Amino acid sequence: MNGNAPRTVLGALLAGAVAAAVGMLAGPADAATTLGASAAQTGRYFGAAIAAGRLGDATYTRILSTEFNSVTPENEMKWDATEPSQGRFTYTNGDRILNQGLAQGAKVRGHALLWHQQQPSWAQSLSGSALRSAAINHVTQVATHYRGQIYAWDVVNEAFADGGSGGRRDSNLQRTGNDWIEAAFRAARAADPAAKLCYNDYNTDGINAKSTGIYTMVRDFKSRGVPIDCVGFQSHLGTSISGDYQANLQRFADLGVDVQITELDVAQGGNQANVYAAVTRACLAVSRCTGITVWGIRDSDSWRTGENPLLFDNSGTKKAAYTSVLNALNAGGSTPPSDPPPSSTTPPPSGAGCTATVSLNSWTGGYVATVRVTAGSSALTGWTVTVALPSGSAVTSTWSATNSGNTFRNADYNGQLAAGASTEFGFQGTGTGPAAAPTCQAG
Ligand code: 9MR
Repeated sequence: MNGNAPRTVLGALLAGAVAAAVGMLAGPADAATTLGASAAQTGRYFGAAIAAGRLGDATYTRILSTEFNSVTPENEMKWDATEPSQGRFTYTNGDRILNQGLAQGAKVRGHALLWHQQQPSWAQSLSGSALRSAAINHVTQVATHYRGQIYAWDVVNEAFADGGSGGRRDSNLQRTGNDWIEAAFRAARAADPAAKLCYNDYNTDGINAKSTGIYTMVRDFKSRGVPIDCVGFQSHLGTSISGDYQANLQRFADLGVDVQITELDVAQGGNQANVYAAVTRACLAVSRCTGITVWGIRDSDSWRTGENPLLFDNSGTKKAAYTSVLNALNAGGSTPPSDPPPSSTTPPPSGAGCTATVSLNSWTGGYVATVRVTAGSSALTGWTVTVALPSGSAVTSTWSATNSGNTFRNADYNGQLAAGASTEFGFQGTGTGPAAAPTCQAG
C-alpha cells in the first residue's frame, strides 16, 4: 500500500466479504500508482485527449505514457483534418496519434466522424443528397483507414439541441434528413466491425431534456437494430456535479450500451478535486462505464484557457484533483462485463477461389456498398467481383478496386491474399444498391 487513506482492519475485512459475496466488485487490491494502471484493476481505461503538435514536448509525453492507457485525438481525426478537400484524405496527424497510442499499449478512441463543427469548408457549402453522400463516404473512408485499430469511435458528435426541447440541433447534416445519424452508424459498422460505435454529447451530465432526447434515440436504435454500442458523456463541468449523474449513466447502461466519460474537465475552484472524485466514483459504480478520458493533460494544454480544469498544472505537477481521482480509482468498483467486441459475421469460405459479401448503407437515391473479398483454401494473386445492380443503379465512385460497370478488379495492392485472408473495397452509387450476393472469381 502507498500513502492512500488508511483502512481499518474491520473495513478491509468487510470490503473483502462484500466483494466475495457479490462476486462483481474489484479492488481495493494493491493501490496502483498511475491512473491507467489503477483503472485497469477494474477492467477500465483512463485516457487523455492529446494533440499531435505537443508530442515533441518531453514533459507532456512523459506524463502521457506513464499515466494514461487510452488516447483520443483532440482534433486530428475530425472532418476538416482528415478530408480537407473532397475525396482527398490526409491522415498524417491522425496516424501520429494512433501510433503514439499503439506504441504505449493504449486504446485509441476515434473522435469524431461527423459533427456540425470543424467541417471542411467544401462540406459546409453542400446540402441535401450531395452532403449526405459526402458525409457517408467520409465515415466509410476514415473508419476503413483505421479499421481494426480503434477501440471506440465517436460516430456522431453533439447532434442534440441545448435547452428544453430534447430534440435535434439544426445543422446542415440534420437538414439532410432525420435518419442521418443511423446512416452514419451503419456506415461505420460496415467499415470497421470491431470498433465500438458511440454517440457523444455535452450538457448530458444528469437527467435532463437533452440527455432524455438522446436516451430516447438510443432506445429506438436498439429496438430497430441500428448498430450502436456506447454513449459518450463529455462532462465539461463547472464547480459542481448533478446529483443524478450516476443514475443518468445507469439508465443508458440499462439500455444495453456501454457508457464512457469522454472529455472530462472541471473548472478549478474549491470543489475541483471533489467533483473529479465524484465523476470517477460514478463511473466505477456503473458496471458498463468502461472508462474515463480527460480533455487534455496539463492546465496549459486545455481548451478552457484560464480555467485550470485538468489534473496536472502548467509545469506537469500532479494537482489535488489528480490524487482524488487516483484514490477513487484505487477504492475499486464494479467490473465491466467482458463482452467480445462486435464482430463481422462473414462466413468462413470453403473451397478454392474466393467469396464476396456486401454490406450496404442506403438512403433515398443513393448508397455506399462495402464488399469483403475472402480467399478460399488457396492463395490468390488477383480477384474479380461482379455485383448485380438493379436497373437504374449506377456506380459513381470506387475505392480499393477498379471497376468497369458492375465488375470490380483488385487494386495493385490488394490482389494478393493468403488462403482464408480478406480485403475490402467499396463503391458508391445512385439509385438502389445490390440486393443479391456478389460473385467472386480468382484471377
Ligand atoms: O479541444 C478542441 C479544441 O482544440 C478545438 O479548437 C475545438 C474546435 O471546436 O474542439 C475542441 O474539442 C471539442 C470536442 O471536439 C467536442 N466537444 C467539445 C470539445 C471542446 O470544445
